[in-house]
Amino acid sequence: MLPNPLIPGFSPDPSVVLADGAYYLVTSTFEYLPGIPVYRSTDLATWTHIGNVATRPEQVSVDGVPTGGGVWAPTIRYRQGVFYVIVTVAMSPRGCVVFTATDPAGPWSDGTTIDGVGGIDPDLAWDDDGTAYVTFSGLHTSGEQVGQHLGIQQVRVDLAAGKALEAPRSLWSGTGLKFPEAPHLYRRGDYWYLLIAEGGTERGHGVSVARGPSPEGPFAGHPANPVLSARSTSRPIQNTGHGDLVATPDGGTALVLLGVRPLGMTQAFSPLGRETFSTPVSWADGWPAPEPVRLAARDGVEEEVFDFAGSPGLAEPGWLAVRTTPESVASVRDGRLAITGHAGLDDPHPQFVGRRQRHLTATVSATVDATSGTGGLAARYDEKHWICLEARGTLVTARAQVAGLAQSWQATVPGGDVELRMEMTPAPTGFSSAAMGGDRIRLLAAGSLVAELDGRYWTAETCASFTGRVIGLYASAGTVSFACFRYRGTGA
Ligand code: 6LW
Repeated sequence: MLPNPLIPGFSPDPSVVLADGAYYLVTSTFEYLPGIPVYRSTDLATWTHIGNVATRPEQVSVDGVPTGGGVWAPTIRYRQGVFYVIVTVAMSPRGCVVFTATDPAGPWSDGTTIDGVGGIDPDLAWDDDGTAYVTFSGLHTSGEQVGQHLGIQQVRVDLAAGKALEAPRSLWSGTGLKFPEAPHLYRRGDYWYLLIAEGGTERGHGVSVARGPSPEGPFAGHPANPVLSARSTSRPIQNTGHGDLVATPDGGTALVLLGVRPLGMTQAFSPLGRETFSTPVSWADGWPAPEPVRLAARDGVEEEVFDFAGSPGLAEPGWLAVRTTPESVASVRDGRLAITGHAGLDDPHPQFVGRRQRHLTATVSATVDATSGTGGLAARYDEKHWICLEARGTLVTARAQVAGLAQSWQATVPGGDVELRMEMTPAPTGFSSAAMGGDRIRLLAAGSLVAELDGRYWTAETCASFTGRVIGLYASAGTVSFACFRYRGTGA
């Protein structure tokens, strides 16, 4: 059995391809840069983050996108020696963009916008004669119904010219659940299969499938759709949907898909946001039958230490910044990371660099010198939902912000380098703690507790967020320098 989560932490909308004996997987990044991480595996179990598709801001133009806009739901495919990633950059002038690379670690091309794709979640497929199809979730793009779904649509495209060769044709709308989206098209045996998500990306999420004789259909749905959903079950992995099929090394099929790990009782909260999971798929009467998604925690401790004096520092591909690149926010000076701040964490362009929280039990710490500025360690979902330990001289202020409501606690520390630390642990399960849910977050400065928080306010559900928890370093005024950043995660 493959480990689950497969790619932990903020990793929604996975798409996967098998090319020359290796697997490559991409996920959504919304307003963060670099955009679209690329993970590689040879066995589907162990993944390495080898690079990112959008390392140059112009590739995706997310500087002005609203929170939750930006890079939505990439699809990765491979054909004749070239890797393709097609994606919608929502609420950005880039629209539906195709990037190419011969090395999936990068560099990736500047990207070509495909005109005539009015929607989200584009898929790319080719038939035998090389005709390229973009299949997507159609949306009204103007008028009173703007944003409403039109079902799954398709256009034949000229990829090099960046244009649709026809008006969108409707293919299928699923079983009638809300938001038919995330289409992927595959050929297997005599059929073309159209896999979609429906029910919305929250607890109602599911996977449905149709099949037909050609990539253009006509498509007939599986009588027992949705073929996968965790809705109304007590399974530990919920919101399962938005999947992509791939052949396994042993000749079987796996579904790689999105899910969350809510903590709590009937009201439950997912600290890490939407993550990537997988599940085995069998074939019955020519239809895919995915198994329910099971938790399969990786054992042991995962530890990362960035001391910034050596490599890879910020060049490690997992660093993220908001609407800009990590290198434009932070730089290494005299073996320390320096960040100069001019806006707070509630600004859409904070001076923040961070990494995904990938374990429910995690300790993250930084050694910070705030002699010449204000800043420290922060965990954020977005501008309205964050917590931080903010140092300024010998004063440390723990701040918590939820939907613009703020609270703070203060402590004093010796001058010079101080250790700021956040400890996250899942809240205990069971009836006695039913009101709690989510996780607990302890904020410490120089080893002393400054505040203890109910982490449910920084979860996908409370923040109504497409992203996940990102933890890192920031400055809001002056220049703050960091000697090191440590991440330690335990179990899943
Ligand atoms: C994405 C859609 C979805 O475009 O959420 O879970 C949207 N599915 O397919 C944003 O990630």
